[in-house]
Amino acid sequence: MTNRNETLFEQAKQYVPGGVNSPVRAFGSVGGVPRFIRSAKGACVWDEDDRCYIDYIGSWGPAIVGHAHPEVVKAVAKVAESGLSFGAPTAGEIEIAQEIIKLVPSVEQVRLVSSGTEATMSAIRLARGFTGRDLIIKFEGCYHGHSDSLLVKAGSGMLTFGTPNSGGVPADFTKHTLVLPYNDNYALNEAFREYGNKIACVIVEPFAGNMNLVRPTADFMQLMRNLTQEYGAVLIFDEVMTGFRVALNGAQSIHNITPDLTTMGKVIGGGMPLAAFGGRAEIMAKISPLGDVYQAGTLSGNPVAVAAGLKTLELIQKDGFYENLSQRTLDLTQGWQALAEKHGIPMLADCVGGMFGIYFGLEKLPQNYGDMQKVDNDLFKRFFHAMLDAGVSLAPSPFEAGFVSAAHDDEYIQTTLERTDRVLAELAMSN
Ligand code: KE4
Repeated sequence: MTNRNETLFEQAKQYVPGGVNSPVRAFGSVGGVPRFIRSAKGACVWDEDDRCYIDYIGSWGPAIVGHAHPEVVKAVAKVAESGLSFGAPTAGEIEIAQEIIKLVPSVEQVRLVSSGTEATMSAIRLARGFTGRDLIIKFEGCYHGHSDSLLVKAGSGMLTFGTPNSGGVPADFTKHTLVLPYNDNYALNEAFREYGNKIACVIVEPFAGNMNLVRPTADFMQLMRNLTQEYGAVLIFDEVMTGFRVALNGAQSIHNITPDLTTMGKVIGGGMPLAAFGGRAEIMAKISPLGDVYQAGTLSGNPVAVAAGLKTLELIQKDGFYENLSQRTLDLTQGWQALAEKHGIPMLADCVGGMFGIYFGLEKLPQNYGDMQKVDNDLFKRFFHAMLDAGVSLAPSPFEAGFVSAAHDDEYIQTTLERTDRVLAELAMSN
């Protein structure tokens, strides 16, 4: 029986590569037909067959106050009536810059862009321009958007430079990128011992979310800060996903570490195309038109996106917002853990603030990309589709984190757990 999602997917593939405008949406890791979303409200989304799902993708993080929040929609509509984009400075850009600087104390100056990829690409160029050095360090399993020097897999040896992990990226573009294992203090020490004064920056997800949720150890993060300080390298926290998600003041407030630059996105646009990079004023002073590091964007600081971001940043500062969000996310993951034990399904769950991970077939929480390679992808796939059929929408990949919003109240969490109970019971019988 074809349904409208299937019809639309076949139609989309005629015009759009893979039928999607971002690869993960094509359900490549889980198979089946992606749901074409017609509308969303609060904790729920509706597909083109009018089926309702409790949504834990949340547009991959931006929908933290819930979908189509009336105050956000109203703010966007109001500003849109005065024009969509001017290509000139606006007062709103000052306001949101002030809010970001207030909420992220390590940020003294900030530049707005339109995507997380732009933010990280620009931050790396800025670090190279500020230090006059070429080498960058990233970590296996961390994703920082799709700019060339970051589409790289680890070199053959621990301290050999990366090779492209995407078509169309010349080897030359990744030869300055060193890819180290996440949470590996020895590798980090060795890299700085070997290349210290040539390293422009280290870029890290301060809680990894792109190999599923993987926590860094405290001494790994502190070592990174100490070594970058000692060798004059720029420490970039890529908080595109963790910013305003794991805590109001981001992962850096949990680790109590001050990075030199921070990249942000997702939540700060509230679902509209808005991202940013910012940090120490002396580094930001190198960005054009002040300095010689070029960076630009037609829609940077777009007034409509800024309106959505400003209202979202206002709503997340309301009393109790993060206490409630963190508690509900903990209730969900602890409930999942208990149900997995009840049904004898090898599933672990973890969470930080409003972000969670679920892992099939592991005996303990993952520490790095290598651990994540041991997950039971087939069991995840079966769980994913059974949950989708039960009306719960999870990220369509075992390597993605999930997201809770303020609209996921106790009732939604309980309903999710009741549906999960039935799904795991069926999985247990078929296992
Ligand atoms: P965008 O260019 O997609 O706005 O941001 C890139 C990016 C940068 N840094 C981090 C830590 C990120 O998580 C992302 C993007 N995250 C993915 C989710 N895994 C976006 C979803 C997608 O690619 O469609």
